[in-house]
Amino acid sequence: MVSRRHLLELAGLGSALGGLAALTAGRAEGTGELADRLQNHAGHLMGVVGRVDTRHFDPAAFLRSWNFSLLPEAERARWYRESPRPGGTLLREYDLYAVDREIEIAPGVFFPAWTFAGQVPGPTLRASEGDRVRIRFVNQGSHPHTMHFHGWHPPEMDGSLPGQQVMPGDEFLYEFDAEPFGLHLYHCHAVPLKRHIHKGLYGTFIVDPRPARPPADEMVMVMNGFDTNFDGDNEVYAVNSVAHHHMHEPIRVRVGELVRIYLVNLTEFDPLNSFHLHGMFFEVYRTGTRLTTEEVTDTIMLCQGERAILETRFRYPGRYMFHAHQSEFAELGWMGLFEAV
Ligand SMILES: [Cu+2]
Repeated sequence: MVSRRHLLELAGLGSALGGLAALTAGRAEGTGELADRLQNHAGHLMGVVGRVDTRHFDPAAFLRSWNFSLLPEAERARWYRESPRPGGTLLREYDLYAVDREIEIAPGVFFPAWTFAGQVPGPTLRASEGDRVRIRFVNQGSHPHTMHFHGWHPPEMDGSLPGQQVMPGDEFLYEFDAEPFGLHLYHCHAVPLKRHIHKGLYGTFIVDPRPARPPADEMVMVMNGFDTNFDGDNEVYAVNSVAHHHMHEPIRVRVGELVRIYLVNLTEFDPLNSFHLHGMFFEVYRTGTRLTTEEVTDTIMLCQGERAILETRFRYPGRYMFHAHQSEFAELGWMGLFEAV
């Protein structure tokens, strides 16, 4: 049996560690103790060698975009439209499709994903409390899929009950009012469920309160994992799919500015995932369904499907590490940096 650690080293993740270990073993032949010490020291060099091609999916851009805001206006209108309704709310219309697509999750490591709109996580959808959400979902994939939203909605919009699977080539119109305000998610609910979610059919659904939360530098972090050899264990972990991406490209934030992180756990197979931020503390709004909180911490643990809004302000300029406090997840890709300026 190949362990997931071994597989990852073969794949090049952790190769900074593996490469140096091989080098030191060669140089220090016959001096086992020295080699051991060097190898242990090399453990500080976590990360990956090489870069993932971000032309199709850029985690840095995904971080701060919702309702297809990345796209030029004309192209955006193809996937997202909003129109006013009586009473001051909006009708928000989306076109989403499921499609099979291979994605790169670490340099040279490709995963045969099932995706919403060709990306993992799927596009972040965002509405305000009381808006009407209408989604035309077209299944262009090779398996039956659905869209199952967390939030209030009638059973016929649940996308999980018998007869609600959308067959390849078919489509379905999901429609409901956006409530309650909070940080929610959507995912495929076809069976086997863990496989359909794990393959990449999930995304974030934010419902803003009215009036909205105070202005902030906002970002969406979806904690996810990838079982690259389909043994029921994840080999690669990340926020927003690309292992160690923000180790190379730190997330830029401003000292003193309110930072709001929409943190969602869509990791399969491992019951828990977590977020830990160095040198700081943050306020936690679990599920985002309240505007006040008394929870202040530097580490938050979320079960599968759980999510929380985190708020903080960086006090000092410089680099701050953030990662899963399951150390193995961190080493397998779930680690990044903020750069406060
Ligand atoms: Cu599915």
